[in-house]
Order: sequence, then structure tokens, then C-alpha cells
Amino acid sequence: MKRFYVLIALISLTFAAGAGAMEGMDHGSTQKGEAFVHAAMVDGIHAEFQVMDLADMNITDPEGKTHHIMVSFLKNNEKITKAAGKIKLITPSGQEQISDLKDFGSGVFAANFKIDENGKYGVICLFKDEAGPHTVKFWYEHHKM
Ligand SMILES: [Cu+2]
Repeated sequence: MKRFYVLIALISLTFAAGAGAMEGMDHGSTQKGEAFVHAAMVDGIHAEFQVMDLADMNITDPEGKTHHIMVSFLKNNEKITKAAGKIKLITPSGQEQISDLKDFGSGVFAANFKIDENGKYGVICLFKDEAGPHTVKFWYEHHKM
């Protein structure tokens, strides 16, 4: 019986710590003006993605890419500035695009893609920090003429 109470106490402690760390954080997908934002927790890292239209930012990509997927990572409320990884995009028609995350400094990483089909895109981000490899997956829905 004693062991049971200890277990309960441990579980409540874990939840309390988890809730404290998550205060003021939104997870999931939201549309903020022109930008699509997706936030997720992975291995204690808060990863925040933004899908942005290059045309909206007055950027022309020489390879004909149309969008920018930007990401930043927070661990223990501090930005991770050293990370490497790639983003794999699966288009609604099932084609794959893979792009390395470019380090833009100050904990901002990004990769460019061609997003010109309407529909649901699967986004898979594989990244590595000093603690090891991590994966975040989400859906991005594109509807533009
Ligand atoms: Cu979080």
C-alpha cells in the first residue's frame, strides 16, 4: 500500500512540473495572419514552426521555391542555437521534397519548399541538438489559387 501512495505522489509531481513548464505555451496548429504556426513538444523541447509565403516577404527563390518553413527550438525556456536537421515535405499528390535546415542565427532555422498544390502536406522535421535526434510531424493545409 505504501508503495502505491509513493507512486501516486511521484505521478502528481511529474504532472505539476509538466504543467509549470507549459504555462503560456500553445501547442498545435494556428493561423496567425498570413502565417501558419505549428508548435509541438518533443523530448522536452518546444519546437515552433511557421510556414510563410516567400512572395508575401518579397523574396524570390532562384530555384522556384515558394515557401519558407521557419523553426525555432526552446529548451528550459532557452533558445537552442546549435542544431542541425532537415525537413521532409510530402505533397498532397505524394511527392517528397527534402531540404536541410539552414541556420539563420539567433536560434532561427529555415528551409525552402515549393508549395503550389492545394491540399494537405505532411511535414516531418528531423533535427539534432547536443542531446540527440528528435522528430516532429504535423500537417500543413494549403489553399491558395
Ligand atoms: Cu511547448
